[in-house]
Amino acid sequence: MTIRNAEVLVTSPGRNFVTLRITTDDGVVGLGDATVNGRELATAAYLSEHVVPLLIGKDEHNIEDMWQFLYRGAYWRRGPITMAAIAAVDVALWDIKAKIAGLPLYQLLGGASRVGALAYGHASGSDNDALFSSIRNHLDQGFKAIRIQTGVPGLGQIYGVATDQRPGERYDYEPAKRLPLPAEETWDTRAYLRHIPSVFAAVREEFGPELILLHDGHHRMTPNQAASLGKSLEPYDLFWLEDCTPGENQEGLRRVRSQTTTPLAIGEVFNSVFDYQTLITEQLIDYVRSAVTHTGGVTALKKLMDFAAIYQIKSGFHGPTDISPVGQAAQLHLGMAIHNFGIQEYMKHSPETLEVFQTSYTFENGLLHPGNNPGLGVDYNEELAASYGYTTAYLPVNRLLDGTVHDW
Ligand code: KDG
Ligand code: MG
Repeated sequence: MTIRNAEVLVTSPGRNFVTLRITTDDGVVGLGDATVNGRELATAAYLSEHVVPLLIGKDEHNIEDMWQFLYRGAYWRRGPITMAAIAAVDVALWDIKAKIAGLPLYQLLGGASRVGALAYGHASGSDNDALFSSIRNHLDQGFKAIRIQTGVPGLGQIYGVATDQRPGERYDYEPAKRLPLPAEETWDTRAYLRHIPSVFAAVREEFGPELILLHDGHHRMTPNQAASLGKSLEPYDLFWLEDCTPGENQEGLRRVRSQTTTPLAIGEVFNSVFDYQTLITEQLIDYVRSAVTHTGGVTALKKLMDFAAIYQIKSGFHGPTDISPVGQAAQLHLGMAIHNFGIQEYMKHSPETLEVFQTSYTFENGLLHPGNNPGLGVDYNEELAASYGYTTAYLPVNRLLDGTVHDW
Protein backbone atom coordinates (compact mmCIF):
# COMPACT_ATOMS: atom_id res chain seq x y z
CA MET A 1 0.00 0.00 0.00
CA THR A 2 2.94 2.38 -0.31
CA ILE A 3 5.42 3.51 -2.94
CA ARG A 4 8.79 1.89 -2.29
CA ASN A 5 10.82 3.29 -5.16
CA ALA A 6 10.65 5.72 -8.08
CA GLU A 7 13.28 5.86 -10.81
CA VAL A 8 13.80 8.29 -13.69
CA LEU A 9 14.94 6.42 -16.80
CA VAL A 10 16.38 8.25 -19.81
CA THR A 11 16.95 6.30 -23.02
CA SER A 12 17.45 7.12 -26.70
CA PRO A 13 16.43 4.27 -29.02
CA GLY A 14 16.35 6.49 -32.14
CA ARG A 15 15.13 9.49 -30.13
CA ASN A 16 15.14 10.53 -26.46
CA PHE A 17 12.54 9.43 -23.92
CA VAL A 18 12.12 10.10 -20.19
CA THR A 19 10.21 7.47 -18.23
CA LEU A 20 9.25 7.38 -14.57
CA ARG A 21 9.05 3.90 -13.04
CA ILE A 22 7.27 3.60 -9.69
CA THR A 23 7.42 0.38 -7.66
CA THR A 24 5.16 -0.37 -4.67
CA ASP A 25 6.20 -2.27 -1.57
CA ASP A 26 4.24 -5.23 -3.00
CA GLY A 27 6.40 -5.11 -6.14
CA VAL A 28 3.77 -3.69 -8.52
CA VAL A 29 5.41 -1.53 -11.20
CA GLY A 30 3.86 1.49 -12.96
CA LEU A 31 5.28 3.52 -15.87
CA GLY A 32 4.76 7.18 -16.79
CA ASP A 33 6.06 9.26 -19.72
CA ALA A 34 7.74 12.64 -19.03
CA THR A 35 9.31 13.29 -22.44
CA VAL A 36 9.44 16.97 -23.52
CA ASN A 37 11.00 16.97 -26.97
CA GLY A 38 14.35 18.77 -27.08
CA ARG A 39 14.23 19.58 -23.33
CA GLU A 40 14.29 16.04 -21.95
CA LEU A 41 16.88 16.52 -19.20
CA ALA A 42 14.86 19.33 -17.64
CA THR A 43 11.95 17.00 -16.84
CA ALA A 44 14.35 14.26 -15.78
CA ALA A 45 15.95 16.67 -13.26
CA TYR A 46 12.60 18.08 -12.09
CA LEU A 47 11.46 14.54 -11.33
CA SER A 48 14.61 13.15 -9.75
CA GLU A 49 15.55 16.27 -7.75
CA HIS A 50 12.13 17.55 -6.67
CA VAL A 51 9.42 14.92 -7.10
CA VAL A 52 10.83 11.45 -6.45
CA PRO A 53 11.66 12.25 -2.76
CA LEU A 54 7.99 13.23 -2.25
CA LEU A 55 6.67 9.91 -3.51
CA ILE A 56 8.44 7.42 -1.28
CA GLY A 57 6.20 5.97 1.43
CA LYS A 58 2.98 7.51 0.01
CA ASP A 59 -0.16 5.45 -0.66
CA GLU A 60 -0.08 4.62 -4.38
CA HIS A 61 -3.88 4.54 -4.55
CA ASN A 62 -4.49 8.22 -3.79
CA ILE A 63 -4.02 9.50 -7.32
CA GLU A 64 -6.17 12.65 -7.07
CA ASP A 65 -4.53 13.68 -3.81
CA MET A 66 -1.07 13.11 -5.27
CA TRP A 67 -1.97 15.22 -8.32
CA GLN A 68 -3.16 18.12 -6.16
CA PHE A 69 -0.14 17.77 -3.86
CA LEU A 70 2.32 18.04 -6.77
CA TYR A 71 0.37 20.81 -8.56
CA ARG A 72 -0.65 23.07 -5.67
CA GLY A 73 2.18 22.06 -3.36
CA ALA A 74 4.91 23.27 -5.75
CA TYR A 75 3.36 26.78 -5.67
CA TRP A 76 4.83 27.30 -9.21
CA ARG A 77 2.01 26.09 -11.40
CA ARG A 78 1.65 24.90 -14.99
CA GLY A 79 4.38 25.00 -17.65
CA PRO A 80 5.49 22.08 -19.84
CA ILE A 81 8.19 20.72 -17.51
CA THR A 82 6.06 20.76 -14.35
CA MET A 83 3.00 19.32 -16.09
CA ALA A 84 4.97 16.55 -17.84
CA ALA A 85 6.51 15.57 -14.49
CA ILE A 86 3.08 15.49 -12.82
CA ALA A 87 1.76 13.50 -15.80
CA ALA A 88 4.47 10.88 -15.38
CA VAL A 89 3.54 10.33 -11.72
CA ASP A 90 -0.18 10.32 -12.50
CA VAL A 91 0.08 7.80 -15.35
CA ALA A 92 2.41 5.51 -13.39
CA LEU A 93 -0.10 5.47 -10.50
CA TRP A 94 -3.01 4.71 -12.87
CA ASP A 95 -0.91 1.88 -14.35
CA ILE A 96 -0.38 0.48 -10.84
CA LYS A 97 -4.02 0.83 -9.82
CA ALA A 98 -5.22 -0.94 -12.97
CA LYS A 99 -2.66 -3.73 -12.51
CA ILE A 100 -3.81 -4.23 -8.92
CA ALA A 101 -7.42 -4.36 -10.17
CA GLY A 102 -6.35 -6.83 -12.87
CA LEU A 103 -7.99 -4.67 -15.55
CA PRO A 104 -6.85 -2.67 -18.59
CA LEU A 105 -6.86 1.00 -17.61
CA TYR A 106 -9.79 1.95 -19.87
CA GLN A 107 -12.04 -0.24 -17.71
CA LEU A 108 -11.30 1.96 -14.66
CA LEU A 109 -12.08 5.08 -16.72
CA GLY A 110 -15.60 3.92 -17.52
CA GLY A 111 -15.09 1.01 -19.92
CA ALA A 112 -15.08 0.94 -23.72
CA SER A 113 -17.24 3.51 -25.51
CA ARG A 114 -16.16 2.21 -28.94
CA VAL A 115 -14.54 -0.78 -30.61
CA GLY A 116 -11.34 1.14 -31.32
CA ALA A 117 -9.86 4.61 -31.69
CA LEU A 118 -9.89 6.08 -35.22
CA ALA A 119 -6.24 6.94 -35.96
CA TYR A 120 -4.61 9.30 -38.44
CA GLY A 121 -1.14 8.89 -39.94
CA HIS A 122 1.24 11.43 -41.47
CA ALA A 123 1.65 11.51 -45.26
CA SER A 124 4.05 13.97 -46.80
CA GLY A 125 6.10 14.69 -49.89
CA SER A 126 8.21 17.46 -51.32
CA ASP A 127 5.85 17.53 -54.36
CA ASN A 128 2.47 16.00 -55.27
CA ASP A 129 3.96 12.79 -56.75
CA ALA A 130 5.91 12.07 -53.57
CA LEU A 131 2.86 12.99 -51.48
CA PHE A 132 0.55 10.65 -53.44
CA SER A 133 2.98 7.78 -52.98
CA SER A 134 3.09 8.48 -49.25
CA ILE A 135 -0.74 8.56 -49.12
CA ARG A 136 -0.91 5.19 -50.96
CA ASN A 137 1.60 3.78 -48.50
CA HIS A 138 -0.68 4.83 -45.62
CA LEU A 139 -3.79 3.44 -47.32
CA ASP A 140 -1.95 0.10 -47.75
CA GLN A 141 -1.29 0.09 -43.99
CA GLY A 142 -5.02 0.49 -43.31
CA PHE A 143 -5.23 4.19 -42.41
CA LYS A 144 -8.65 5.75 -43.00
CA ALA A 145 -7.50 9.23 -41.97
CA ILE A 146 -4.33 10.96 -43.16
CA ARG A 147 -2.58 14.23 -42.37
CA ILE A 148 -1.20 15.94 -45.47
CA GLN A 149 1.97 18.10 -45.41
CA THR A 150 3.94 19.12 -48.50
CA GLY A 151 6.93 21.11 -49.58
CA VAL A 152 6.32 24.67 -50.77
CA PRO A 153 7.89 25.77 -54.10
CA GLY A 154 10.85 28.05 -53.41
CA LEU A 155 11.36 26.83 -49.82
CA GLY A 156 13.71 24.06 -48.68
CA GLN A 157 13.14 21.44 -45.98
CA ILE A 158 10.16 22.36 -43.80
CA TYR A 159 8.59 20.80 -40.75
CA GLY A 160 6.39 17.77 -41.34
CA VAL A 161 7.77 16.78 -44.74
CA ALA A 162 9.92 13.65 -44.72
CA THR A 163 13.02 13.97 -46.86
CA ASP A 164 13.95 10.39 -47.56
CA GLN A 165 10.78 8.35 -47.81
CA ARG A 166 10.98 5.64 -50.46
CA PRO A 167 7.94 3.70 -51.77
CA GLY A 168 6.83 1.08 -49.24
CA GLU A 169 8.97 2.59 -46.48
CA ARG A 170 7.49 3.38 -43.09
CA TYR A 171 7.00 7.07 -42.40
CA ASP A 172 8.90 8.11 -39.27
CA TYR A 173 9.56 11.81 -39.64
CA GLU A 174 11.20 13.15 -36.53
CA PRO A 175 11.58 16.94 -36.36
CA ALA A 176 14.05 16.81 -33.42
CA LYS A 177 17.46 16.29 -34.95
CA ARG A 178 20.15 14.61 -32.86
CA LEU A 179 22.56 17.51 -33.35
CA PRO A 180 24.41 19.79 -30.90
CA LEU A 181 22.57 22.84 -32.33
CA PRO A 182 19.06 23.30 -33.81
CA ALA A 183 18.62 22.99 -37.58
CA GLU A 184 17.28 26.19 -39.18
CA GLU A 185 14.50 26.18 -41.76
CA THR A 186 13.21 28.98 -43.99
CA TRP A 187 9.60 30.06 -44.10
CA ASP A 188 7.37 32.25 -46.29
CA THR A 189 3.68 32.29 -45.32
CA ARG A 190 2.51 33.95 -48.55
CA ALA A 191 4.16 31.24 -50.68
CA TYR A 192 2.58 28.58 -48.44
CA LEU A 193 -0.89 30.14 -48.67
CA ARG A 194 -0.65 30.31 -52.48
CA HIS A 195 0.36 26.65 -52.73
CA ILE A 196 -1.61 24.60 -50.18
CA PRO A 197 -5.17 24.83 -51.63
CA SER A 198 -3.89 23.40 -54.94
CA VAL A 199 -2.41 20.42 -53.06
CA PHE A 200 -5.75 19.60 -51.40
CA ALA A 201 -7.54 20.02 -54.74
CA ALA A 202 -5.12 17.51 -56.32
CA VAL A 203 -5.47 15.06 -53.41
CA ARG A 204 -9.28 15.13 -53.57
CA GLU A 205 -9.13 14.69 -57.36
CA GLU A 206 -6.86 11.64 -57.01
CA PHE A 207 -8.28 9.97 -53.88
CA GLY A 208 -11.94 11.01 -53.90
CA PRO A 209 -14.25 12.56 -51.29
CA GLU A 210 -14.29 9.87 -48.57
CA LEU A 211 -10.70 9.85 -47.34
CA ILE A 212 -10.42 11.76 -44.06
CA LEU A 213 -7.86 14.56 -44.53
CA LEU A 214 -6.14 16.72 -41.92
CA HIS A 215 -3.53 19.49 -42.09
CA ASP A 216 -1.16 21.10 -39.56
CA GLY A 217 -0.43 24.83 -39.91
CA HIS A 218 2.10 24.64 -37.06
CA HIS A 219 1.34 28.08 -35.59
CA ARG A 220 2.76 29.92 -38.59
CA MET A 221 -0.16 32.14 -39.61
CA THR A 222 -1.70 35.28 -38.18
CA PRO A 223 -5.42 34.95 -37.33
CA ASN A 224 -6.25 36.76 -40.57
CA GLN A 225 -4.04 34.50 -42.69
CA ALA A 226 -5.50 31.46 -40.91
CA ALA A 227 -9.04 32.66 -41.64
CA SER A 228 -8.13 33.00 -45.30
CA LEU A 229 -6.61 29.49 -45.45
CA GLY A 230 -9.60 27.97 -43.63
CA LYS A 231 -11.93 29.55 -46.20
CA SER A 232 -9.90 28.41 -49.18
CA LEU A 233 -9.80 24.82 -47.85
CA GLU A 234 -13.57 24.57 -47.27
CA PRO A 235 -14.26 22.88 -50.65
CA TYR A 236 -11.91 20.01 -49.66
CA ASP A 237 -13.81 19.05 -46.51
CA LEU A 238 -10.96 18.78 -43.99
CA PHE A 239 -11.45 16.85 -40.76
CA TRP A 240 -9.42 19.64 -39.19
CA LEU A 241 -6.95 22.46 -39.68
CA GLU A 242 -4.51 22.25 -36.77
CA ASP A 243 -2.57 25.03 -35.02
CA CYS A 244 -3.58 27.56 -37.66
CA THR A 245 -2.28 30.41 -35.46
CA PRO A 246 -0.45 30.52 -32.10
CA GLY A 247 -2.97 29.71 -29.39
CA GLU A 248 -1.49 31.66 -26.47
CA ASN A 249 -3.73 34.54 -27.49
CA GLN A 250 -6.98 32.59 -27.27
CA GLU A 251 -9.01 35.59 -28.53
CA GLY A 252 -7.15 35.35 -31.86
CA LEU A 253 -9.20 32.27 -32.69
CA ARG A 254 -12.38 34.37 -32.70
CA ARG A 255 -11.27 35.99 -35.94
CA VAL A 256 -10.60 32.59 -37.57
CA ARG A 257 -13.81 31.04 -36.30
CA SER A 258 -15.99 33.88 -37.52
CA GLN A 259 -14.61 33.56 -41.06
CA THR A 260 -14.52 29.82 -41.79
CA THR A 261 -16.38 26.57 -41.17
CA THR A 262 -13.22 24.45 -41.57
CA PRO A 263 -12.95 22.57 -38.23
CA LEU A 264 -10.14 23.75 -35.97
CA ALA A 265 -7.82 21.80 -33.66
CA ILE A 266 -5.31 23.29 -31.24
CA GLY A 267 -3.36 22.62 -28.07
CA GLU A 268 -0.35 20.34 -28.53
CA VAL A 269 1.83 22.95 -26.79
CA PHE A 270 -0.74 23.75 -24.10
CA ASN A 271 -0.39 22.19 -20.68
CA SER A 272 -3.51 22.98 -18.67
CA VAL A 273 -7.25 23.42 -18.90
CA PHE A 274 -6.77 27.18 -18.40
CA ASP A 275 -5.05 27.40 -21.81
CA TYR A 276 -8.40 26.35 -23.31
CA GLN A 277 -10.85 28.33 -21.20
CA THR A 278 -11.91 30.91 -23.82
CA LEU A 279 -11.47 28.47 -26.70
CA ILE A 280 -13.85 25.97 -25.12
CA THR A 281 -16.47 28.21 -23.54
CA GLU A 282 -16.82 30.26 -26.76
CA GLN A 283 -16.66 27.13 -28.95
CA LEU A 284 -13.77 28.56 -30.96
CA ILE A 285 -12.30 25.11 -31.65
CA ASP A 286 -13.55 21.62 -32.46
CA TYR A 287 -10.71 19.40 -31.20
CA VAL A 288 -8.40 19.38 -28.16
CA ARG A 289 -4.84 18.48 -29.23
CA SER A 290 -3.31 17.96 -25.78
CA ALA A 291 -1.36 14.83 -24.97
CA VAL A 292 -1.71 13.00 -21.65
CA THR A 293 2.08 13.44 -21.31
CA HIS A 294 2.07 17.24 -21.54
CA THR A 295 -1.16 18.04 -19.70
CA GLY A 296 -0.72 16.55 -16.26
CA GLY A 297 -1.73 12.98 -17.04
CA VAL A 298 -4.95 11.01 -17.30
CA THR A 299 -6.50 12.72 -14.27
CA ALA A 300 -6.19 16.23 -15.75
CA LEU A 301 -6.96 15.38 -19.36
CA LYS A 302 -10.10 13.42 -18.38
CA LYS A 303 -11.41 16.53 -16.58
CA LEU A 304 -10.47 18.76 -19.52
CA MET A 305 -12.34 16.46 -21.92
CA ASP A 306 -15.42 16.38 -19.67
CA PHE A 307 -15.40 20.20 -19.69
CA ALA A 308 -15.00 20.19 -23.51
CA ALA A 309 -17.87 17.70 -23.88
CA ILE A 310 -20.37 20.29 -22.64
CA TYR A 311 -19.47 22.37 -25.72
CA GLN A 312 -19.43 19.44 -28.21
CA ILE A 313 -15.66 19.63 -28.51
CA LYS A 314 -13.83 16.34 -29.06
CA SER A 315 -10.39 14.84 -28.52
CA GLY A 316 -7.53 14.68 -31.00
CA PHE A 317 -4.69 13.80 -28.64
CA HIS A 318 -1.15 14.62 -29.80
CA GLY A 319 0.60 11.38 -30.78
CA PRO A 320 3.89 12.00 -32.65
CA THR A 321 6.92 9.82 -31.89
CA ASP A 322 8.07 12.14 -29.09
CA ILE A 323 5.09 10.92 -27.05
CA SER A 324 6.61 7.65 -25.80
CA PRO A 325 4.71 4.35 -26.16
CA VAL A 326 3.84 4.78 -22.45
CA GLY A 327 2.20 8.17 -23.12
CA GLN A 328 0.51 6.87 -26.26
CA ALA A 329 -0.89 3.84 -24.39
CA ALA A 330 -2.24 6.09 -21.62
CA GLN A 331 -4.12 8.32 -24.07
CA LEU A 332 -5.44 5.31 -25.97
CA HIS A 333 -7.03 4.01 -22.76
CA LEU A 334 -8.53 7.46 -22.14
CA GLY A 335 -9.71 7.71 -25.75
CA MET A 336 -11.41 4.32 -25.52
CA ALA A 337 -13.42 5.42 -22.49
CA ILE A 338 -14.52 9.03 -23.03
CA HIS A 339 -17.69 9.75 -24.99
CA ASN A 340 -16.26 12.76 -26.83
CA PHE A 341 -13.36 10.96 -28.49
CA GLY A 342 -12.63 12.40 -31.96
CA ILE A 343 -9.47 10.93 -33.49
CA GLN A 344 -6.02 9.80 -32.33
CA GLU A 345 -2.76 10.86 -34.00
CA TYR A 346 -0.65 7.78 -34.67
CA MET A 347 2.92 8.17 -35.83
CA LYS A 348 4.46 4.73 -35.49
CA HIS A 349 7.54 4.48 -33.30
CA SER A 350 10.77 3.05 -34.70
CA PRO A 351 11.49 -0.69 -34.28
CA GLU A 352 14.28 0.23 -31.78
CA THR A 353 11.80 2.18 -29.66
CA LEU A 354 9.29 -0.66 -29.73
CA GLU A 355 11.95 -3.12 -28.55
CA VAL A 356 12.61 -0.98 -25.49
CA PHE A 357 8.90 -0.29 -24.87
CA GLN A 358 6.93 -3.48 -25.52
CA THR A 359 3.32 -2.51 -26.09
CA SER A 360 0.01 -4.35 -26.23
CA TYR A 361 -1.76 -1.81 -28.44
CA THR A 362 -2.79 -2.84 -31.93
CA PHE A 363 -3.69 -1.08 -35.19
CA GLU A 364 -6.23 -2.74 -37.47
CA ASN A 365 -8.54 -1.38 -40.18
CA GLY A 366 -7.69 2.19 -39.26
CA LEU A 367 -8.46 1.72 -35.53
CA LEU A 368 -6.10 1.57 -32.57
CA HIS A 369 -6.93 -0.56 -29.52
CA PRO A 370 -4.97 -0.39 -26.24
CA GLY A 371 -5.21 -4.18 -25.65
CA ASN A 372 -6.53 -5.95 -22.59
CA ASN A 373 -3.43 -6.51 -20.47
CA PRO A 374 -3.85 -5.23 -16.90
CA GLY A 375 -2.66 -1.62 -16.56
CA LEU A 376 -1.36 0.36 -19.54
CA GLY A 377 -0.05 -2.72 -21.33
CA VAL A 378 3.54 -1.46 -21.70
CA ASP A 379 6.71 -3.18 -20.45
CA TYR A 380 10.10 -1.48 -20.27
CA ASN A 381 13.20 -3.45 -21.29
CA GLU A 382 15.73 -1.86 -18.96
CA GLU A 383 18.79 -3.71 -20.18
CA LEU A 384 18.19 -2.75 -23.78
CA ALA A 385 17.22 0.81 -22.82
CA ALA A 386 20.53 1.24 -20.98
CA SER A 387 22.41 0.54 -24.22
CA TYR A 388 20.88 3.68 -25.82
CA GLY A 389 22.43 6.68 -24.03
CA TYR A 390 20.89 10.18 -24.11
CA THR A 391 21.90 12.19 -27.19
CA THR A 392 21.53 15.98 -27.47
CA ALA A 393 18.67 16.79 -29.85
CA TYR A 394 16.92 20.01 -30.81
CA LEU A 395 13.72 20.86 -32.61
CA PRO A 396 14.36 23.11 -35.63
CA VAL A 397 14.10 26.88 -35.63
CA ASN A 398 12.12 28.68 -38.35
CA ARG A 399 13.30 31.92 -39.98
CA LEU A 400 11.62 34.17 -42.53
CA LEU A 401 13.47 34.90 -45.80
CA ASP A 402 15.00 38.05 -44.21
CA GLY A 403 16.30 36.04 -41.25
CA THR A 404 13.64 36.97 -38.67
CA VAL A 405 12.83 34.12 -36.27
CA HIS A 406 9.27 32.93 -36.88
CA ASP A 407 6.81 30.56 -35.18
CA TRP A 408 7.03 26.96 -36.28
O1 KDG B 1 7.75 17.93 -30.43
C1 KDG B 1 7.16 18.60 -31.48
C2 KDG B 1 6.41 17.64 -32.38
O2 KDG B 1 5.79 16.67 -31.62
C3 KDG B 1 5.37 18.34 -33.17
O3 KDG B 1 5.98 19.30 -33.95
C4 KDG B 1 4.56 17.37 -33.99
O4 KDG B 1 3.09 19.11 -34.74
C5 KDG B 1 3.27 17.94 -34.47
C6 KDG B 1 2.14 17.03 -34.61
O5 KDG B 1 1.06 17.52 -34.92
O6 KDG B 1 2.33 15.83 -34.40
MG1 MG C 1 0.95 19.56 -34.70
